[in-house]
Amino acid sequence: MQKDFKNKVVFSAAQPSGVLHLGNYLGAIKQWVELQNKHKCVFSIVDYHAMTVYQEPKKLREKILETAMIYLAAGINPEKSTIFIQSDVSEHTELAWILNTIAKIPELELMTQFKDKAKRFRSKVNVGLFNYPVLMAADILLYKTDFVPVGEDQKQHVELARTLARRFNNLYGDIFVVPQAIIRKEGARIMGLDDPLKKMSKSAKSPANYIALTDEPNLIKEKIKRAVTDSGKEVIYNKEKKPGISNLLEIYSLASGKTIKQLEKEYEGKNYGEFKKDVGEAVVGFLEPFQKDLKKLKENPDKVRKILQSGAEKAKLIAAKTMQEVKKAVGINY
Ligand code: AQP
Repeated sequence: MQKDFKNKVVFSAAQPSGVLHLGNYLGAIKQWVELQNKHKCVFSIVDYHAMTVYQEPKKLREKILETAMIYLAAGINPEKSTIFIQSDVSEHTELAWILNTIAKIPELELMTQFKDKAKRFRSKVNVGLFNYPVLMAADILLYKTDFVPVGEDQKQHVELARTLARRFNNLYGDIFVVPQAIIRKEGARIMGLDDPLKKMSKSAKSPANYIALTDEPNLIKEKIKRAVTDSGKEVIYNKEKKPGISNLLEIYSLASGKTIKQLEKEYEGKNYGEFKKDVGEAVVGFLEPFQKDLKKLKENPDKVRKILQSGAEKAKLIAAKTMQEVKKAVGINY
């Protein structure tokens, strides 16, 4: 069915597996805020996904609420978009079970994120971590999603959601929309400050890896000052030869609105120290209004809980309808 371009369904989410970082903001949330003006947007806090790596229960509870506050402070408007917690809508796990029956083990074994985390968490690797991409496919397909705005690391998972949608439709009839990932060119893969060859990650061992969206201004400046850079002196963009400086240039460009070319010119003949100081200031300035709003929201958690409750009700209406269609199609309703 052809839909009006302006009225597409957009779904995306973040895991409350730690404090959201600048990569999450620049790679994903920044786009969400823009998309909500044109499309029907559904944004979830995917707590079941976070559980694929052990979370201390008290902290998880706090992180779920904080993630919702981060969405709101970043500009997600609950009047325009649906914001809800994944576990409040039980259809996500119900559909995941059904999709598990059509997902293939070798397909999941190919997932880079699983392979990476399996290496990092070794003995703690659980079945949930392995089939997390199937739950993610359920998250997306339940809302008959057209577009999934994500960072580059999630591209492979969206591909799997596409495969499962097609496979399901072939087996049981046309129920799902085959979704499309939207990945921005800039900011799609912000790298770790302590290791610019790996992506910035919430679950990194050291907080020096990321700029948490809640980091104080002085800490942000300090982390950028200490960011791993490359040999040489020139501030130029070259991801292969200068991954550290290129990452900082990308962050600076997104935080300041200046192009990378403009910045390269501005820093001709200047040293890394001056450059890093200015990147720190640009990031602090960029996050300032967001951090102010976040502080206000933290003073009023009940308001946020209400938004989440009403979001869950709205999401449930769509999810339950899709689930009914799915059950009918596979032959398990009566
Ligand atoms: N480094 C990044 N650069 C750009 N975008 C990124 N995203 C994640 N890391 C970067 C995007 O942020 C959205 C939410 O991510 P997520 O909560 O689903 O977690 P993730 O992709 O597994 O990576 P994280 O945030 O670093 O968490 P951990 O360490 O727990 O895996 C997604 O759209 C993602 O692409």
